[in-house]
Amino acid sequence: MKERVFSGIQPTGEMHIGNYFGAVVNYVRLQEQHDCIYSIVDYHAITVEHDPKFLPAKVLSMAADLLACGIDPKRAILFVQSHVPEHTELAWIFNCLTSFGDLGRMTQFKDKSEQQEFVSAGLFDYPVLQAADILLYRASKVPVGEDQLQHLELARRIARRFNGRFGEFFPEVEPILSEAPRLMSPADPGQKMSKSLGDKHYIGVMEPEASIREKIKTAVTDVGPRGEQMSPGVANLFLILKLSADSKLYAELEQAYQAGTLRYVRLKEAVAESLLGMLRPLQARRRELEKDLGSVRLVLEDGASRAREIAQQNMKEIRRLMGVGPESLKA
Ligand code: AQP
Repeated sequence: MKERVFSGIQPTGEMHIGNYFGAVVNYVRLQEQHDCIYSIVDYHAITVEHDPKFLPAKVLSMAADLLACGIDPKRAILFVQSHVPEHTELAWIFNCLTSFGDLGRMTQFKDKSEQQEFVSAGLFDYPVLQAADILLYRASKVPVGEDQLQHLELARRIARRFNGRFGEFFPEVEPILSEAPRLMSPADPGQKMSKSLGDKHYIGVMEPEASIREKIKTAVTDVGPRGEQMSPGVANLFLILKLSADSKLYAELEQAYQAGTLRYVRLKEAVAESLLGMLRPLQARRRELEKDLGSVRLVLEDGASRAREIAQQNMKEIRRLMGVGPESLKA
């Protein structure tokens, strides 16, 4: 039997190259050989303030981005989290198997709650819903960026606790990291590339060329004199080059760097050219999908019905093991 893969992405705006190189490249690669389920996790997105007027368009846009990046609905299930209500049902059960102390140690909650005026219980509970997303499908492989490792460790603890108390049902969850598990912000390479830090801290996969060039041109390189070790900003540019350029160009520039003859203008030009060369076909596919959002809606509808089938079947067994639900009262 093929191993099952699950991952979720939030519809919180445009996809950036951190999301792409950190997780989405693996979504695409894994669908070749695994049974893959990918979700646009709108219930996660509402843990912070959101505007309901714009959320449906953001969901549709993220779905189109994923399809443009290479998700193939014939091979993988692509659906919207809130279209499968079993996610929140299992999250409640898992809430009862998660300690308050464990949740309080989650670093993402600490970081994100500092950015919010109103800190919702949903934000605190975010990793429990994430564990439910994955385990509802009994998935064992989860392609994610490094920032999600702590959450996956919690998902493993929840699964073990459930299995220990109610019977072996859930598999061990394992993260799958890419070559770029933590891409950094071009404007502040000490921080992870991220949307919530602001526009200059990320490069969008579908962003216009001129603005991508500008962000790379103004990316922070060395602060102060060059030290023994490559600075985080230069290392980040080299990483983007490695991911998007041919290996000859990468080796040539790396050698020049080691020899101390590399001008950062040259490095930045090479990064911009290679990255844009790689993104152009994705952007072209995305423009085509924009003209036919009806077909994107159909992909999501079909995905939800396939996901629901698996979710309903697993939920039935989970309720039975827990002693809840109408079936538990049948003689
Ligand atoms: N900088 C990154 N490097 C590598 N992987 C990353 N991911 C996110 N940022 C990086 C991975 O992308 C997947 C989808 O993430 P998400 O939907 O949780 O998006 P996000 O974390 O909300 O994206 P942002 O822009 O980073 O959001 P904020 O601003 O809220 O922090 C995940 O697998 C994630 O690990």
